[in-house]
Amino acid sequence: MANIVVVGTQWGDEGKGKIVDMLAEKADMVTRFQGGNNAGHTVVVDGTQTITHLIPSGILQNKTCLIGNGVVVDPKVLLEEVDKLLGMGVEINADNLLISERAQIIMPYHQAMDHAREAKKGAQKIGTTGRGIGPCYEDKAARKGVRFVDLLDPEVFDSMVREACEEKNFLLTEFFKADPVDPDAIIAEYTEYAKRLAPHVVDVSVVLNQGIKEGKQVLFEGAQGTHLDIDHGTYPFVTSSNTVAGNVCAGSGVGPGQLNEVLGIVKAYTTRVGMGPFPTELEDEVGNKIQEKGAEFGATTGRRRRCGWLDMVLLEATARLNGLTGVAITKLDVLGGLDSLNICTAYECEGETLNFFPADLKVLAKCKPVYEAMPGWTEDISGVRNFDDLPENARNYLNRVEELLGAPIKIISVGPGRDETMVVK
Ligand code: 2SA
Ligand code: GDP
Ligand code: MG
Repeated sequence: MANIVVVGTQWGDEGKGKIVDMLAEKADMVTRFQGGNNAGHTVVVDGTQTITHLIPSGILQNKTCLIGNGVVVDPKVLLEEVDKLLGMGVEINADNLLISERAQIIMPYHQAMDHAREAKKGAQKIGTTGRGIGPCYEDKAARKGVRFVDLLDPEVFDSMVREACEEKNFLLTEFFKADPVDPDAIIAEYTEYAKRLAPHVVDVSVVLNQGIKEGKQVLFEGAQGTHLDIDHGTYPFVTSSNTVAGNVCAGSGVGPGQLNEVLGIVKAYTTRVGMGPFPTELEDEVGNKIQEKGAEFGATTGRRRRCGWLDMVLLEATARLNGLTGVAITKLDVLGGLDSLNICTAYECEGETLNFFPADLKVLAKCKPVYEAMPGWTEDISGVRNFDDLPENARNYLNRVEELLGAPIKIISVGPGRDETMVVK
């Protein structure tokens, strides 16, 4: 029995959704513990693509799906997602979709603030998804956020919304010169959401811990990636939650002793969507080729993802920050057809070699990647299901990555489909 944490090791979109869906077959419960509908997790089963934003990727395996207290939930998006999945014939009910009573709710004024702040920053913007994630976490930290337990109490909800709107409307109209929000409309709209979601609202910590006691196996599904972590990422170009494995405990209500494995999802190259530093970024034909072959577009916003070589300086930090016990390498098929592949093993900064990812963005801006070149392969590997059947150069690439990472490669993914996968350890 193992409770497994799945985290993104780079800047998100490593293929967490696909791997969680695959691992969910053997799990009983799948839990989100941070982030919100900024996430876009893609699962492809029998050629049909499903993208989830809030509901854990285990839903397609008919597992109990939990949304932990650390998640920020837009109830409108959640209900749209529920309806879409119901329409596809996926079973969703008050037994298999559970939401923490302590989870924070994204309100229309959070989205308005997100847009207004980005617009005011202009060229200096973060490049957020515009889903209101940052402002919602701000209110949580300022102790004025609305939780599900508050939404379900009409009197409390009414007064919280009116108080919040007074403050936000002042900021929106006076400071940002943006449109105000209407508290009456918000209360009416959210009261309807409350009616539909009420049966799903529970104490997720109690459910998880009872399940674990009974021997149930839990998967914890991370969103975004380690280098978008609010503390450890490329601040301020980060999201507003802790994305590292340690946040599973605070974000879902289980103790560290309940966790057995931390699986990092590593894309065979690197991508980033939004602004911020990216030392191995390829702003050339090779970058375009990877972007096109990998179909690298945001699964939430549709934005084109920036692409670059695999960065082991970045991944050293990831292995350390998460205590990775293993990794899954995804999108290896996308690298096929390139003559030569580069792996960044260190940064060179004004004559000095850096082996650790710097916090200072000015230093980072001066960093040049030090590359180790490896020969590529031309074969289409999407049909390969055994490690030994991969082309020699693909095996060499993986072996070198494993050696540099210091964590075993347990899964290799060679296509978006659930079955386009090899379990190697
Ligand atoms: P936010 O909206 O406040 O969390 O944005 C802050 C930064 O975090 C990045 N971010 C992401 N990066 C990669 N993937 C994400 N999910 C979507 C996807 C992204 C999309 O699956 O492709 O569709 O654009 C995600 N969510 C947040 C964001 O780009 C900012 O850099
Ligand atoms: P997540 O946010 O980490 O769940 O990743 P996304 O779903 O945002 O982005 C990953 C994209 O890559 C999706 O379109 C997946 O269908 C796709 N994908 C996942 N694994 C593979 C793979 O091994 N090969 C290819 N070609 N595509 C993959
Ligand atoms: Mg994604």
